[in-house]
Amino acid sequence: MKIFTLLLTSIISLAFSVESFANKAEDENHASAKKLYGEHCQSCHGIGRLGAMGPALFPENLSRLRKIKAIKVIQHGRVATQMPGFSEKLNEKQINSLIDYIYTPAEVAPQWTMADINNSHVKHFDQSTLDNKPLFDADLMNLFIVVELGDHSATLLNGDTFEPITRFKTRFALHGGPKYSPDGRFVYFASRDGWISKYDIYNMKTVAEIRAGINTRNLAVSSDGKYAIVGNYLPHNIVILETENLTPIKMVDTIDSEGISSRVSAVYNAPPRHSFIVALKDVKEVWEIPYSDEGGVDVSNGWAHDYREDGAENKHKSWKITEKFPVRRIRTADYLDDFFFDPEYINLIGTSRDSHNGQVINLDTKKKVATIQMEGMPHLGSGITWDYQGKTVFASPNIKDGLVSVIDMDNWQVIKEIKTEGPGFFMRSHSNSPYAWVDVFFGPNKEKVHIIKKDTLEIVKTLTPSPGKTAAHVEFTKNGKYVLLSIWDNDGALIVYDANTLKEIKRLPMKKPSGKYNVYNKTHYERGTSH
Ligand code: DHE
Repeated sequence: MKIFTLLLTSIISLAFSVESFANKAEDENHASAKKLYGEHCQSCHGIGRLGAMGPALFPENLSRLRKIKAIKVIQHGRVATQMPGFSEKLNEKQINSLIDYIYTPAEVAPQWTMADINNSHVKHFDQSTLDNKPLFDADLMNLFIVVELGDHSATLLNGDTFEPITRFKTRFALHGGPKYSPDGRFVYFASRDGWISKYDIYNMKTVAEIRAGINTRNLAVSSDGKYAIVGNYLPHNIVILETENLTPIKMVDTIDSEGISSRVSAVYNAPPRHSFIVALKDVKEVWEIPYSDEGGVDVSNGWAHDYREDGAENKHKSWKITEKFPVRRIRTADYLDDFFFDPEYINLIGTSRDSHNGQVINLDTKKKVATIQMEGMPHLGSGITWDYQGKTVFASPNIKDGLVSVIDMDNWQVIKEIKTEGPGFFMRSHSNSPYAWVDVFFGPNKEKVHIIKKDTLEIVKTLTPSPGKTAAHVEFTKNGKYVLLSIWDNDGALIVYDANTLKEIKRLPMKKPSGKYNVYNKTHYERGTSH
């Protein structure tokens, strides 16, 4: 018995020492991975993996990325993002330890509660004390906001004279288009680290700011100008703010009908529907959230009469207000990462990063109505529409292959794939312009921009405005007569072209100008631009 007890004690103590050895090795690996993270990843992905320029890195946010694929991303970078490859800097063991690290849950789960949001609220000015008239003289509908990523600033530009009116600091790493109030007086910015800022263009002042999330995708503003919605990667939720002071009024965790939590891909305003659309990244669901004060949706009725029972014109008649900002769930056949809406906001066209084919989903019937065969990775978010041979076509650049897909919106068939000199990110036109512009954002030809004739679907000119530097993202003036293009470099520029002769007429030095946003085109949902 004594011998047995002795043997048992030895086995137990051996097991403990093996375990403690393993634990110690694990701790050491974790510590060295943490150090590697600090050296190579933190500047983009944020302290504590909370996300900054790059997304937050926790298992909850990586559920769609298998470890084997994540290894490839660290080795070779990620298409269509700023993520570079590290295969020359890090060996296999180091990459594996980083993978283990980012797939380990946070020691303390990151939270950003309504109380945190409220505590972050900064009201710089009481709006009632600010003048209702602009402090400068310009066509208020032909102003541009140009975001300069190089030093986290924005320029307010006169769209007639192309003279800067003012330049101001923004939050770190803005992403997505800033959104205007319907009258164009205010502009709302979202930064990747969750800050929402309200800027008064007339008074050239930031009025209020609030941190609505830890890692944010983008924001949208309702057509009545009263509400803004913010979509977050971390936490998994959306936050609705009233736009007067940016006071938060509702937070909804993005959990699907089966209880699975998801990051938000993006949020959009759908003007004819008086609702926000919420695209979810990790579950096969899209949400619609009506915001109209005149009517809500009778959710208790199980959406029985939904939107269009009474026809499009008087669809509001049957609405009752039973809940503010109710969530209407639309199941999708696949994950959706990138989106485009038809001009009436009846159909949503979506693609997933992995499947490439587009799904067309009717938002009224909640049914998939078509599949679009598309090669590579179309960047639908940058798609535009125009009239071509008596029909409406939709065109999208492609962030993996050098092509622009042109799709007939009546039958959802691809009618042409226009070959370009490399994958593109942004595409633009204007109703008054015969041309559509598309950049070559990636690869050796990133300095080039193609100009496509809308009535022949042929590239008629290719510009190289600044050899060696990325040329990207154009926006037209209100009347479509001029085009503004970014030289996406710290020593960059904003170039103004005559939209008909395609000749350069002005070049303003800027620090990595990214997007530029014309007040009229954005507030009037001009079909040649993004919304
Ligand atoms: Fe964007 C808009 C998603 C990477 C610059 N980008 C958008 C929108 C979405 C989106 C959903 C539309 C929201 C809106 O405007 O409200 N972007 C994504 C990605 O998923 C992706 C590929 C990976 C990521 O890092 O999030 C991505 N985007 C980038 C970049 O690397 C870019 C080039 C540089 C940057 O700012 O980080 C970039 N995205 C932009 C810009 C817009 C944008 C300038 C607004 C375009 C517009 O004209 O409306």
